[in-house]
Amino acid sequence: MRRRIAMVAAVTALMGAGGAVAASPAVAGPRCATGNHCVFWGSIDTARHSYFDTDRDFSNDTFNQSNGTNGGYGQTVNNNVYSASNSSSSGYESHFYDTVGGTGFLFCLNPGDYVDTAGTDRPGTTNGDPLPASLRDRASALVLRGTTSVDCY
Ligand SMILES: [Ca+2]
Ligand SMILES: [Ca+2]
Repeated sequence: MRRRIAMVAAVTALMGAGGAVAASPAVAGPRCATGNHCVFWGSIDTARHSYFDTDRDFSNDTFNQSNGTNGGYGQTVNNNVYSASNSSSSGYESHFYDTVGGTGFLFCLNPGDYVDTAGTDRPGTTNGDPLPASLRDRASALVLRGTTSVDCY
């Protein structure tokens, strides 16, 4: 929450000083190209799939992008997501769900934030934390949402 307040303050300051500023500045998550919402088979250094928009069915997607060690390349995304990174260029949160179709909320990421199972922190709800074991290998759908009151990573 502190981080979000700081960002709002920074944007407000920029607008006051410069005038025209893009409404939603790009915020890049690690290992994920601008504008995308990325999922990884293992840590954020393993094979990746990049989503540009909502996708309510992971069963027809694979980890099809080389990235770091390439572990998991070619595997199905469905029920195989261990880590994720949000590089939205439009301020969208990434919300992940347990079932194809998009029900059973699991977790969400704020723009620019990520979860990494190789992270050294204990599982929690802070940017960069590992995803708790109970939420790994479960995501089956991604829904992009504008700013919500949900406590995201
Ligand atoms: Ca799909
Ligand atoms: Ca699932």
